[in-house]
Amino acid sequence: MHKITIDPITRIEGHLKIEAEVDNNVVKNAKSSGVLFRGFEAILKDRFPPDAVYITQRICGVCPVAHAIASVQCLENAFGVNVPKNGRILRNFIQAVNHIESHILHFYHLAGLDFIKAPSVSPFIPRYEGKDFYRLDEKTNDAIFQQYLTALEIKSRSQELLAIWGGKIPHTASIVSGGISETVTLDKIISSRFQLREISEFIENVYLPSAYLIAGIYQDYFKIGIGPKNLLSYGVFGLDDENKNKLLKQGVYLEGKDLPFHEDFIAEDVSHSWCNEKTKPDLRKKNAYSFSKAPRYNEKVLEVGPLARMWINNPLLSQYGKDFFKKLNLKGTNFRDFGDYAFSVMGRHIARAEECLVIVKSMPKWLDELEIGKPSAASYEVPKEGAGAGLTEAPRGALGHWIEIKDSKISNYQCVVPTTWNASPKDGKGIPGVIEQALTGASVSDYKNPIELARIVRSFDPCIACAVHVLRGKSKDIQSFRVT
Ligand code: NFE
Ligand code: MG
Repeated sequence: MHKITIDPITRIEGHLKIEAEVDNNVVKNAKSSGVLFRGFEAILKDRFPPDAVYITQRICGVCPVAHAIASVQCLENAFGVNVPKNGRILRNFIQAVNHIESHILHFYHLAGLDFIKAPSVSPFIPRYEGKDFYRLDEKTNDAIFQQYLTALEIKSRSQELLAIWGGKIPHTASIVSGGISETVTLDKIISSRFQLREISEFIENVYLPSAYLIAGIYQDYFKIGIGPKNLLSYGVFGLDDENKNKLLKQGVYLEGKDLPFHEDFIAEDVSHSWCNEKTKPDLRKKNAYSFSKAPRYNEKVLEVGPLARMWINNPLLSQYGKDFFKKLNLKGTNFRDFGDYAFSVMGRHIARAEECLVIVKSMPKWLDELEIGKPSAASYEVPKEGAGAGLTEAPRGALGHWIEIKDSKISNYQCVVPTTWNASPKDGKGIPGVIEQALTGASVSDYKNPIELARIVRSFDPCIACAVHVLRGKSKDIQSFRVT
């Protein structure tokens, strides 16, 4: 048995350590460890509840809007306030921009370099090198690498678009309890359409065809990195003021069945986490190997993220998707037509690209529905006591915030975050987390250049800053922790 350690795994957010026990070039056992220490839930204690929206956005610079939305929804749930139509639409719009830009960043700047060979200069080297690692012919490779640079410009366009309604990004200023602090004006709608068109064209004409091109050349990755095939989505982008219909619906896919979601089925296991039942840190705990906890749903391991959302929603594929099936002499029009191949590295990449299209196609309609001159926020009062839940979908998957209020202050605040689901350690029954399962069974051709494992981990787009939440201990000092 040989042990491969990748620590930290680069081109993701935060510090993730992967350990794999390999026998005869096959992974027998894998461990995913979040080796970053945070304390957001402790920072929130005793604060003025509406401030949670701004504090929790600082959990992450990649998906701050999703945290703002989960937070504001849990506050409004506790306050008993309804958001007016303009507020609902503008929140969707801001969240959608952040969602799309995160996927583009992931495809081109994070995971893409596992498949595209960047120029052999810093910061692109050192990298894993080996025969057949980078399979694109030179011309295609150069063309897609050029898109790496265009994608940076699209990212900056997205930030500008988001700032029209969000004030700034990362960490938007306009999301407030009751709605949005921006008012709806014609000039903002016109500027939004202009910026949106450019992003939309990039997704449709550049990102999607490139995603399918890479999927075609690396087809073996439809069989690699298979997760538990159990999926969860909380749903996102409410389409009516009663919050009944969502662009991407809520659902659970468990052991081959589509099931309704039950919040009560969520529990966090800490058997292998460096914290105790009250989520206070405990670095001496036996058998612990991660700051991440292990969320489970009715004791089952669920994968969250774009793959879960696309499987649960089963949208019609883009023309590139339909053509992809035709080229392979297969029948396919919808996401589920990928069948078992969907639960893979390439399934995750395709899900992200297809999801961008579903979202960006809906956004112009949202702008049409805005009502100039109507309010975008309702007033609210902070109650003396209360509790609320806010569930949404961040780019990386199901995100939940929960609050308890006592004496008009936050008495308890908890976040259960997408990467906590996907990068979780084993639970008390010894059942591995999603990434651990996806790694197990994978082949590694060269123990010194384990690109196969990196591709599997990056297909989840992990974010460790989001994943690890640990409450304070008795001491006021932050414990020092060495990343080796
Ligand atoms: Ni820090 Fe996040 C997203 C959230 S991931 S990126 O998407 O919530 O766990
Ligand atoms: Mg496996």
